[in-house]
Amino acid sequence: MSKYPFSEIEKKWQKYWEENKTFHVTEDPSVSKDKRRYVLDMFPYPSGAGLHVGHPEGYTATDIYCRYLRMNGYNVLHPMGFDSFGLPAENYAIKTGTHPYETTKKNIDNFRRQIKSLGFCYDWDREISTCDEDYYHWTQWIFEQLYKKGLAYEAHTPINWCPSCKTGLANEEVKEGHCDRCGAKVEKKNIRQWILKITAYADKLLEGLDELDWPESVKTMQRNWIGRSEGAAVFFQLEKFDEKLEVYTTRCDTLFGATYMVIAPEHPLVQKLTTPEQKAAVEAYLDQAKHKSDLERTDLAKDKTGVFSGSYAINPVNGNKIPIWIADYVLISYGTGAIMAVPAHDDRDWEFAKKFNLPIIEVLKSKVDVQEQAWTEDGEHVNSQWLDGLNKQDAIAKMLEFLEKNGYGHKAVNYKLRDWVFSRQRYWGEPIPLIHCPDCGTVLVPEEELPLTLPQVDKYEPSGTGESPLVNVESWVNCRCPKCGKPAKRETNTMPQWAGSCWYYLRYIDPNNDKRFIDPEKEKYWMPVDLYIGGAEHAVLHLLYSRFWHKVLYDLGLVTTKEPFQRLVNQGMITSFAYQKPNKSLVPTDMVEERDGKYFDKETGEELTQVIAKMSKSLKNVINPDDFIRDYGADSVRMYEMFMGPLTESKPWATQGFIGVYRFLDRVWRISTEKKIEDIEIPLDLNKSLHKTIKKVTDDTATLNFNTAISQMMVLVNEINRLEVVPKKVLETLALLLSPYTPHLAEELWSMLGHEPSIANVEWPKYDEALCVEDTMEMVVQINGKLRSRIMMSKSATKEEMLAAAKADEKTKGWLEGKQLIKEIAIPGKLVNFVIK
Ligand code: ANZ
Ligand code: ZN
Repeated sequence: MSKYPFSEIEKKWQKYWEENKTFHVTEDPSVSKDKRRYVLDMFPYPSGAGLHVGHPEGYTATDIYCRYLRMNGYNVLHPMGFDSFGLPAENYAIKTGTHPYETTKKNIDNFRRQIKSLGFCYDWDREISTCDEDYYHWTQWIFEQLYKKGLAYEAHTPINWCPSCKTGLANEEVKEGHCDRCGAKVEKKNIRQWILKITAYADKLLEGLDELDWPESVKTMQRNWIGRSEGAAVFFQLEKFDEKLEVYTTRCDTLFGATYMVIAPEHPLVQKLTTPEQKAAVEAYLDQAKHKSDLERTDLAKDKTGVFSGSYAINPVNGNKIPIWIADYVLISYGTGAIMAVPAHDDRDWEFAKKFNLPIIEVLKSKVDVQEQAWTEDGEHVNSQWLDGLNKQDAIAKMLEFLEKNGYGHKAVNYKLRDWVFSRQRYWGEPIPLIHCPDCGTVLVPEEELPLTLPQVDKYEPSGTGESPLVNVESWVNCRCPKCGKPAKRETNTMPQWAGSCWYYLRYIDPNNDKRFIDPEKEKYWMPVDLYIGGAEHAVLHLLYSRFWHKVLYDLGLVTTKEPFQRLVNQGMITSFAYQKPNKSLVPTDMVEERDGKYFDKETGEELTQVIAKMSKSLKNVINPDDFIRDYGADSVRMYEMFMGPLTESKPWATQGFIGVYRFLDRVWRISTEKKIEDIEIPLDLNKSLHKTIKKVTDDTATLNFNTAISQMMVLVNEINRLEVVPKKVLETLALLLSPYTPHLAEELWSMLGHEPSIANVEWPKYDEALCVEDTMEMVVQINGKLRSRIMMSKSATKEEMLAAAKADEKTKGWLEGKQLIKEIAIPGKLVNFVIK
């Protein structure tokens, strides 16, 4: 008995594919557009920890799909690369003094080795790395196009600042008030920033979603993030100044119920509106408001705080004088940073009015007493003069007409989306290609001088004062103005990690072009990406930013599709098991003992419950794919990860299940090496199973239902395993069906069966529909002509088989017991009838 020599086989075929450039792809003009596919993986950040089990999940899925497409005659672009700028390498540099490029290079080499050891069909000639000069040359070039289009601007606004990473952050990088990377509490800081005007694309980013074949959940997240809201701008005349206060409201129809106004503590009118009597109170309040995050400020559950400014405004619909308050539940970053408060019909306004004793006027007929709680549902308008009796829609229309006619306001649209804070005060990123000239202002680095490379520095530490370590490299910072030639200074901020991933899918198409970022003909050949697979954590960040850049490139005529990624699939998370004590605390896996399917704490002997948990170092339940590749082979890892369950669902790694898959491949190996294989005709039953399997694997592979395709192959292999002699054709077909899933084993079988490599270039097997028709029927059992039972049977069952099955049936047995059987009739494909006395 020969053991399944996965290690040998896998090395051999990986070497073959590499040497023969089996997966090299070109823009073959004879392949029509509908026979081309671009299948993309989210490229990894090459961390020091190496590949985790989540990587092979998505990568195997796209690999299977690509191999399947190739065998079906498609020209398939399937590239891989590395997202290699970013904080971990830089933080490591600060600790150890190692240049981030060195660390990154080492990590990339390790990642590449690991990825290659899984036998994926990437075209490695197209590998890219975002920290390479040849790559970021064009990231800088695209930034320059954005700048020239007026989509990049410098600002001194308060931005999210991570005190631990010592850098500004985009809104998208702040999760519930904390830094998405390090978890530190995010502060507001006023520093000079470069900002990208993503808001100019808010509508296009929204509209584009409708055409995409993406998970609804991701589309919804993007829609909510963009947060388009339709309402009105309303101008309130200030009582003591010849100036108006503008608010944004979605409910201008409730204007008769506006009993006070609120401006954010950062609002530009705060000083002007604060009366001398209120000055001390306002100052104290402003000081206190500074320290809260947006989340804390707007949390409904939090106690409302605020202070009266001392000033009043005039409600344009009734001339009432209403007080202007300063309160932090109004954010400066939304709308105009000022609101009209309608406490009867808004929860926050109601809380605030109650706390500060402000009037509450009902303007929508309410089913509650608005002095006791806000009524936030619809209702007929009341106390609203000429709006009384109208519903919401009609009242809004009528109010808008009134506001516009009198110059009190107009229709307005607002977005939650904020412009993208694009600069980082860090070292390890693309330098922003700008020069500050005392005479000419901000000037772009001329295109022919790109790439503007990162200089060497002595210290990688961010200054913490809001500047990057690049400020200390005088020879780099000091330059000449490209316009006037006078001494000038370079911009020292760098780009965020998202920059490189905004367009990498384009560079794969033409990775070595040193004249342009992409050749337009090649772009037309491949774009858009037909299938993009990756984790759901990028739902807003990467997927929103790259759509934005892509739309700008489209408007500049540099790409031909409006959207970059036509179809998106999120792989589910691979979790692990953890062991829980009765008190719910978790025990590290190495402290757990298994006995008869039960789990015990090695130390205390307590019985533990197995639960599903995220993999974590502290629980010692992290699965390292390298170990399993070494001990069982890459094909087993690939197939197990696809067999665990539906691709998009979260599922726990179970080593028992993994070994089951390994045994299955071992069985295939034994069948091929130990059984007699002959060029004989395939018996009908086996042929039916074979064709059913081809059909199922074809359909399921095309629709990414890999787990069920694998189950079907297992059924077929069990059938083959029962044979003495295996028809060669059956084994050949099995090898073809297996080849996208376990390509190494399949190549080996294929050559053992006497064929030239590579199986990857062989046509996908076809099935005969007639052989796939379901073979079962519902056989009727009659006793003296009366229906007594039904049994599922093969349609091709013989008379004898039918009668035997009927006699074995419990119900029928009951009828026959103690009777004399006079006659048995069987009509194949239909029924049996027993005549009894
Ligand atoms: C009066 C009103 C009456 C409002 C009512 C709501 C209900 P969306 O839908 O999210 O766009 N608002 C406006 N600017 C704000 C800011 N900077 N900070 C906090 N709240 C602000 O929400 C728009 C509504 O949120 C606006 O409509 C305004 O309150 C409030 F029965 O105006 B409304
Ligand atoms: Zn100049």
